[in-house]
Amino acid sequence: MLENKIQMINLETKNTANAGSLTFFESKNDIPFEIKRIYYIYAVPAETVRGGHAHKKLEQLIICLHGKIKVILDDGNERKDIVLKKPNCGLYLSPGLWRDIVYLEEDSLLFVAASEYYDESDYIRDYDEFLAYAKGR
Ligand code: T46
Repeated sequence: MLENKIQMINLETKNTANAGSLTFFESKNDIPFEIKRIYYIYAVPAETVRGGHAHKKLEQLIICLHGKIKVILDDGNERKDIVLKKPNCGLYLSPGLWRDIVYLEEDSLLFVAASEYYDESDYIRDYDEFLAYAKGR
């Protein structure tokens, strides 16, 4: 089930009266993997769709630090849409999920912690190839 391949993680947050909030997470303690890479995506025009791929091995925690982002997930059997808009809420994605990401608002900022270094051979960027991969798992 797709539900078993994702997890919404409420990240620990310290609120200071009249001085804002601080959110943090630690490898293995708060998220289920060791972080090897951080990247972020910004300056995307509203309604732009990015993604359009799956990963074979990569685990990720994705956080919308600003704005609003819709993540459309597909495990080859089911689809699920998740809207991210809170900087203290992380979406954990296990491998084998096709994702399309819609940047709903101007200036949305997507922050990602990833379990592996960048490796293009980990990507499946063809949907039919993904369906065949998902069936064979
Ligand atoms: C994902 C979603 C949420 C690098 O050289 N190093 C990197 O660490 C990354 C992430 C990308 N790249 C290169 C690969 C492409 O030539 O940057 C270019 C744009 O990447 P891409 O088209 O894959 O970007 P998105 O926004 O479609 O997807 C990205 C991540 O690649 C992907 O893992 O889950 O964000």
